[in-house]
Amino acid sequence: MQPKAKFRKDYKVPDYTINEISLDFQLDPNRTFITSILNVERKNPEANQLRLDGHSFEFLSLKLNDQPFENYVKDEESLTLDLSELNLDQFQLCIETAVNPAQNTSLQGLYLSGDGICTQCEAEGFRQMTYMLDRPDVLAKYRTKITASKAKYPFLLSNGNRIAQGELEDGRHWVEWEDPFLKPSYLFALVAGDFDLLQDKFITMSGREVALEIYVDRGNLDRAGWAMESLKRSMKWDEQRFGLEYDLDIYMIVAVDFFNMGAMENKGLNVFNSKFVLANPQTATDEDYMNVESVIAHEYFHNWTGNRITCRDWFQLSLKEGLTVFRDQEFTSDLWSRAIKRIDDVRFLRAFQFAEDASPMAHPIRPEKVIEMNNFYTVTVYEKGAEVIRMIHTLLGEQKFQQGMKLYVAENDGKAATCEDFVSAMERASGIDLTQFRRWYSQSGTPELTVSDHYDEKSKIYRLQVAQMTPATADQLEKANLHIPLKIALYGSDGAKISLQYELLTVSDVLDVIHDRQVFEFHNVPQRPVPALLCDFSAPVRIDYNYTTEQLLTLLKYAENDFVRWDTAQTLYINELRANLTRYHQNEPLQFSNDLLEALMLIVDNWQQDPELTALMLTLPKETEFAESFKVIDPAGIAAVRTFMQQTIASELKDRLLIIYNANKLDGYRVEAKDIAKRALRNVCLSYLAFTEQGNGIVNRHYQQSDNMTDTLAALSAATKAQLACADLLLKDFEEKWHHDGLVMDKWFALQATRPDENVLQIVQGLLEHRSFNFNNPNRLRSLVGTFAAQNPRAFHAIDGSGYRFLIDILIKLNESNPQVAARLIDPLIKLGRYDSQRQTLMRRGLERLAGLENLARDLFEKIDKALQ
Ligand code: B3K
Ligand code: ZN
Repeated sequence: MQPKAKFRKDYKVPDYTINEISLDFQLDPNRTFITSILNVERKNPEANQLRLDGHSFEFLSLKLNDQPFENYVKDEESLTLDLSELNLDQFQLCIETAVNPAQNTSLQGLYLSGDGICTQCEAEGFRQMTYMLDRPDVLAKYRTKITASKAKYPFLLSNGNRIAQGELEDGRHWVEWEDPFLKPSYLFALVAGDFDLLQDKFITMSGREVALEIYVDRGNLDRAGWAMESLKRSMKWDEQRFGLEYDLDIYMIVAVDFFNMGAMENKGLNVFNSKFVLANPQTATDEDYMNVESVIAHEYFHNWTGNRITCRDWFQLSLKEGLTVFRDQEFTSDLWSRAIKRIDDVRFLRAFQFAEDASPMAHPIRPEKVIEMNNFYTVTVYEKGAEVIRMIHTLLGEQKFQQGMKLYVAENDGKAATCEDFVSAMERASGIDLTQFRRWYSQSGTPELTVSDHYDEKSKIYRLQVAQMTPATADQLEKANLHIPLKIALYGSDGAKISLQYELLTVSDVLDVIHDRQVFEFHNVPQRPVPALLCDFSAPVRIDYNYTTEQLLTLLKYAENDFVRWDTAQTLYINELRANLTRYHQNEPLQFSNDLLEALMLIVDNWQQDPELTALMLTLPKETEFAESFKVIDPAGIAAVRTFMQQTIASELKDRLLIIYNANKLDGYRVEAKDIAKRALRNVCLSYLAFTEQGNGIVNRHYQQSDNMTDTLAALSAATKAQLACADLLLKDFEEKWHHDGLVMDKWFALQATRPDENVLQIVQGLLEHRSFNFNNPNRLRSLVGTFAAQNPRAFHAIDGSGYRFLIDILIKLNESNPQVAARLIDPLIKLGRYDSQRQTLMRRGLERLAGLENLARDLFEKIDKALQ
C-alpha cells in the first residue's frame, strides 16, 4: 500500500481531547510494560468515533471507565473506538501495552542507548509506545511513574517535578514525576540509566532558584562543564533580551550516544546527542564548543518558543523552529562576533537551503503536503524559517519586534498556535503591514534579484533598478512577488561611504522590494558609486549585479560591513573558479588572475584588523559551496579547479602565510574569542602551507606540538587534503589514541571520507568494519557514509556509479533498521536534476532499485517518489 499524504488545508480541530494522562512504565530492556490512563473529553457533541494513533507495540488490554472495552477497530497504525452507544462527554481509558526497547533500532519511541533507556517522541514517536491522540494540539497534564532495577538504572527521569519515590523488595525502585504544564505528547520524555551528574543552579530574574542537572555517561564529568556554562548563559540571555524566564524548579539535560538528530527540547528534560554536550580541550574543537553552546541555547529557548507555545499542527513547525533558530543565532551574535556568526549561517543556508529549493524536495517554510513528518525537519523549515523571522526583525526593528513577541506570548501562552498567529501579533504590535510579506510562508524557492544601475553625472542622481523573480520549484510552478528587504550601501571609488538621500532627506538603507521591477532613486550622489547589495544578507535571495573586478576590489577594501567584504571575496573566488572551469573543459591550461592575487595579498596584509574574518576570507568555498552557483554541476571539474586554486594561493603567498602562521602561535588553550580567532587564522594558513615544499614538516610538527583537538584536527585535515607523506602515520597515531571514543573518532571517519585519494571509496568501505564503527549509531553513519556522500562530491559522483551503488547498499539496510536516518543520508542522491545525463541515468537507476524494495519505509518513499517524478 502506498503511504498517504496529509495536507495543511485539511486541518480539523480534534473531536476529542485528552487533558490528563497518567503513565506507568515497568522498565525492562526486552519487555517494558506501559499502562496509560487517559482522561478523555469530547469537544464535538456530534462525535462518537475516537481514533487513537499507535503502532509498533503489543496491545494488551483496553478498559473504558474501568470496564473492559472491545468495541473498536484496529489497523496498522490506529485504534478506532466506536462510542456511539455510550454517548459520553467525559470518560477514562486505560490502555496496557508492551514494547521491546532493545529491538527498537529506529530510535523513536522507547529505545536503548548503550546501557540506558530513553525516549524520542517528536514528531510521532509517542504512538510507538501506546495509543494516543498523538498530535500537537492535544495538550495534557502528565504524571509518570517509572519502575526499574535500581542497580542497572539508578536514575529514573521524566518531565516536571519529582513528587514521590520508593524501593521495592525485589531490587527495583520507582520514581513518580508530575509536570504541571500542559504539553503535547511529542514533548514527553523518559530516561533511565546510570550516569555521572553535574549539578548547578540558576537564580531567575524574579529570584526563583532552578536546579540545573546534566547527566552524562560515567567517566565523562570532565566534559560536561561547558554545557553547564552554556545553559546558564542561555537562561540569562533570554531574560535580558526577550524578558523570558524559566518556569519549572528543575532543568535536566541527558547526553546519549544513540540519537537520530541533534537534541530534543522535552519539557524540563532535554535529551541530547552527546555530540552537543560533551566538550573538553582534548576532545572538542573550537567549532564543537560553539555548536554545543548554540544547541544548548536552542533547546533552552524552546521552553517558550515551542513548549509554552507549541504548534497547532506539524505544518506549522517553522513557528517554533524558525523562531528558535533566530533566537539562538541572536544569542551567539550577542555573545561572540555578530559578523562571523552571520557569515557562518549564510554559508550554511546557501550551500544547503538553496540546494533544497532546487531539489525535488523544495517546499515553503510552512509545507502544504507531507507524507512523513520527520522529512520536514529541514534547512528550509529551520534556517530559511529563521531568515523569515530575521526579515520581520529587519522591517520592524528590535523594539517593535520585542513588542510583537510580548503580544505573541501573551495571546498564545499555554496554547497550540499557528504561523499566522505569530505574524498577526507582529503586525498588530508594530502597525506595519505584513500582508505581502506573508507569502514567504507559502512560497518556496530562492528569489533572484537582478540589479542594474544608472548614474547621472549632471543631476547627481543615482538609480538602482531592481527586478525580482522566483524560479519555479518542483512543488510550485507559479510564483508571486515577495516583500524583500534589500539592505544597501554606496561607496565612492575612493572608499568613502555615500549617504543615501532623497531630495535633502536621509533615507533608509533598507529598500522595500515589492514589485517585479522597481527603481530606487538617490539624490546628491557626488560620483558614480559602487553599490554594496544585500548587506548582512538582509534576505535569503540570490543577487545578480554585473560587478567589474575593480568594483569588487573597492568593496573588498572599503566596505564597512564585514559581511559585504567577506561576500565580495566569495564572488571573486566564484568568478575565478568559473573562468578556470571553462578552460578546464576546453583543455586549456588553468591560470590564476592577478586581480585575485592582489586581493588576497590585501586580505592577508590586513590580518591584524580581524584575524577571524581574515581566516574566513582566505578560506576557499568548499566544492559543495562552489557547486551551488551552477545549474548543472561538474563535480570532477570543480574539484580539479579548486585544487589548482589552493595550490596557486599556497605557492604565491607562502612567505606571507608562514609569517602569519608563526605570529599566531598560542601558549595554552582557552575558549576565548581572541584565541579562537588566532587558531582559526593559523590553521587556515596551515591548510595552504601544507601544499608547499615545507608542508610535510610543518604539518607534522603542528600535529606533534598540539595540545588541543582544534590544532590536532587541523593538522590531520591539512595532511590528508594535501596528501602529505605524514598523513597515514598521523591518522594511525590518532586512531590508536582515540579508537575507544566514538565521538572523537567521528572526526577521523569524516576526514577519511573526504580524502582526495583516488581509492577513497575503498577506504570508506573498509572502515565499515573498523573497530570504532557501529552501523546502528547514527553519528558514526553520518560521519563516515553521510560525509562521503555529501562532502566528497568528486568521489560520490564518480562516473562509474560506484559511489551511488555504495550508498544504495547502505540505504537498503537502513531502510529496515532506521528509516529516519536513511532519509537524511539519501539527500545527495535525490538531486539528480543537477547532473549530466550520464550521472542522472545512474542515479535514477539506483533510486529505482530502492523504490522496488518490498518494505520501503515512508520516509524514503516520499523522497524517492519525488525524485523520480
Ligand atoms: N525539535 C527537535 C527536532 C525533532 C526532530 C524529529 N525528527 C530538536 C530541535 O529542533 O530543537
Ligand atoms: Zn528546534
